[in-house]
Amino acid sequence: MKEKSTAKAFSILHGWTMQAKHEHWMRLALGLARRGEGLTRPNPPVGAVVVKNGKAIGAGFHRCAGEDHAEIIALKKAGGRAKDAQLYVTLEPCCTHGRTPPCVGAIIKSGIRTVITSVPDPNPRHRGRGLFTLKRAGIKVVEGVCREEGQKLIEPFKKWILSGKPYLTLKMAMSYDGKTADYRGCSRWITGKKARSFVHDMRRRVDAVLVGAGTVLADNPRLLPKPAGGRKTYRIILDAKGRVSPDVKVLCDSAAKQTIMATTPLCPAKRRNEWRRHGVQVWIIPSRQGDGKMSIPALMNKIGRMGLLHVLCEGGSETAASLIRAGVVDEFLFILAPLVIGGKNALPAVGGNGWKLSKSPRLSFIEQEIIGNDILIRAKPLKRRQKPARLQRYAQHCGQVVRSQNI
Ligand code: AOF
Ligand code: ZN
Repeated sequence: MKEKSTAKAFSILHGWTMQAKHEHWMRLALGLARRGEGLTRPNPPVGAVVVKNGKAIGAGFHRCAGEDHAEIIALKKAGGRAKDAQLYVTLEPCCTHGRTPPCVGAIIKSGIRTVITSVPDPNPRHRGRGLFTLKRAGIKVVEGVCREEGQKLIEPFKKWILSGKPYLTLKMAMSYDGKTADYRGCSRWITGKKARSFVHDMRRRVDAVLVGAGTVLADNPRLLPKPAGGRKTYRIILDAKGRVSPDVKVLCDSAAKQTIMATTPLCPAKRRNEWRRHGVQVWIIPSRQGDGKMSIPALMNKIGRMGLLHVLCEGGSETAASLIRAGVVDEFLFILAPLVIGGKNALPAVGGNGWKLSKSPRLSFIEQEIIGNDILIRAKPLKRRQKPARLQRYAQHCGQVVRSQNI
């Protein structure tokens, strides 16, 4: 009896240590994967580490579609030492020939003994088949290590591979009373330095930054991450009627090739030609019947067809209202600054005509964090008819936990 309970205690302890060890190496792989965010489109960011006798003998992350996958970079670094080692990889290894050969083949050939993954590949070509192939070849497979972080990392890729549409994050930096500019239109600066540097980091992690014509006319922004860290972030400007003149920064700076002017048939041909002369792409998106506004679903499809996985919308208030109304926002980032601007003529974060309270889009707060003197709140839209009582469960469904940091 005593022997049995000692054996049980040993096995529980062993399980815990193994789990802690797996989480340690997986966190390293996840950190590497994050370095690829904003670089890999239309592929997901992935990181991998080869471990033997408690030491990392190879590590890497996917840097660009068409180049080696994370596992291949890590295995190449490990070379012959990979035999009998463990491979930690943030995503289920691929099993078909795409732009590059299947990773499972290289893993089997290398003699790796155990493969530890965080999440399955949502790509229907690979899902489950990568791990199945490894198991069939006699490789031990451990799944679901740091699953929550792994899911969060591939959310944009998952949305795109399953729907053909980009993952849209709507960022709104505002005063505590929800204003994005004062009554004269001045918005520099509402949030502090740290929050602004967080936004630059965010821009590095996405494939495109999107704003409405009003924001370009009011602020003449560049909309690129600083520093760019090798990213070629697109800038998408929504200008249904062609109000943006060709002398703005997004059309004249050295990254003009990364600018897309999305307009409608209402934009005069002369204006479109002026834009084109700057080397930018001009998209003619159908306008909605009735109000002549740009069709947001058509715009999202077009962005998806370009292979852009993650789009960050940075305003302004009319664009935010159109995107929310079209139901295309996947994630909200509210940055609340500790100041009150007030005034009925000061711009609110979300314009348009608003909603009746009973029909207002409901959100679920997922995460909150203090950034300098400002508060960052991450939220997800709550599906219609979902009761607020289910907030927690919905947040978990989204692969997140409701948590607070530094508060
Ligand atoms: C992996 N490791 O690092 C990545 C994977 O066209 P390819 O050959 O680059 O394959 C793209 C697909 O491979 C992509 O859609 C996704 O399913 C998977 N990405 N897989 O094993 C990696 N980036
Ligand atoms: Zn692969």
